[in-house]
Amino acid sequence: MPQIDQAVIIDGWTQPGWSGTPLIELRGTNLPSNNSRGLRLMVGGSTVRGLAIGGFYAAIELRSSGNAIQGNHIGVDAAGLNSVGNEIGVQVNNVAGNLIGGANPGSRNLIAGNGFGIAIAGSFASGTRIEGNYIGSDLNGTAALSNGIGIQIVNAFNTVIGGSGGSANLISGNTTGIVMGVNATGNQVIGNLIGTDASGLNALPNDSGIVLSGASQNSIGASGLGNVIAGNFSRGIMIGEGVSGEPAARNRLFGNLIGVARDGSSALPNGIGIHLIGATETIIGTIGAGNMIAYNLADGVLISQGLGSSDANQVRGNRIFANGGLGINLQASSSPGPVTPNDGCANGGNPNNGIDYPTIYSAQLSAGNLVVRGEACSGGNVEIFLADADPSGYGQGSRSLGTVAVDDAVPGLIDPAARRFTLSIPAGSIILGDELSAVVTDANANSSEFGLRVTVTP
Ligand SMILES: [Ca+2]
Ligand SMILES: [Ca+2]
Repeated sequence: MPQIDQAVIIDGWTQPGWSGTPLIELRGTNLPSNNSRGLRLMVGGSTVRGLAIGGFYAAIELRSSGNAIQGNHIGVDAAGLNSVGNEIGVQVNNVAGNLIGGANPGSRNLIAGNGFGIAIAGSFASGTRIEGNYIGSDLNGTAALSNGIGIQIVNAFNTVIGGSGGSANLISGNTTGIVMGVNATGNQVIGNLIGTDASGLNALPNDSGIVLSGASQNSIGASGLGNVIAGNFSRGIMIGEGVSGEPAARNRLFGNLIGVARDGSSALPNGIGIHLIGATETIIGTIGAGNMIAYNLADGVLISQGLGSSDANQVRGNRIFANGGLGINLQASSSPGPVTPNDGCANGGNPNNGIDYPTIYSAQLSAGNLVVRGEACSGGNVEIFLADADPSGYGQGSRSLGTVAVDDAVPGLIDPAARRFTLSIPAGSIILGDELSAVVTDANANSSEFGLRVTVTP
């Protein structure tokens, strides 16, 4: 196809007989595969609607700004059920401000069967919006038509994937749903279904949902605009340094359902909920704006050492329960089992600086008041949870009850280097026999594993 050098509207919706699925197919199957483009938009402000485009190196290459790509089947035939893959479905080539999809259901692109569904790269590639698409599934959103990678962002900025209502994408059935690589910064993933079918209630797995590799300062979810990241075979979310040690720092996760279906209660496990490997300063929830991380087959949150450190990763304000491994697992090199024994509050070379979990001495309910006493690392802030039974005998935390600063004046009973804390709160719905657990986060934002469960007594 010739490249397009003026603003145009290519509108398959105007084809006689059109009733919602494309009638016009562009096929590049017989072209040399190394550089063929279905459509290359050199001048901004164009709209491409209602086409089925398959068999090219890139179905659509955007080399200009302000274009809208809507209602197409990209890598899929007109019927929306069989793949006619491209190497890249939509290539955003170093340009800003393009829209792929839209909040209106008619604007949905079906992007499936490609090597890369959407590939965004280049230091001028910013502000791409990806809304309302099915990426990796068939027309019905119930069966996989896998892309290798659903959406890849490398060296590009301020992409918004998803949004509220109809702007949510379905990103399921791919090898990896979303990959952010080196220098991908300021990108947001909000309100999407990742690893489920279109109902959000059944698994339509990616191998992994979201992988950040050497990418910093990106957001996955927001308060009230979380993603459903569930049903994925391997990791729901993996965040790690790049292959040459490029940092993965200051990424933020809020408001997501991880291992939980769209209804907010049904189990839809990932293998591991969240895996950090050589990531730093990650914020996995904060008090009042957490994630629900539950029912995953292995650990809810696993933090491993990478090539460099894996420190200052905060896990606070979340609901973490019914995971098959630990709720939070710091994967220490020397630890014989999943629970890392307390061995001092700072152990460099271990994830989150080897911070020890808190020890609760007692949890007493009296006259409608709950008093929790214990010890934890000096300078820390302890979050007390209603515990969820855990095969380890330690806890997970199904509901946050409150937080308390560690008192730096009084040495611990068990570890003299620790300091004591006392939380006193209205008991609310807590009753005798309930079990509590705790996590401490130090002044550098290193969060611990959950401590041993303790039963509430009179
Ligand atoms: Ca551990
Ligand atoms: Ca330690």
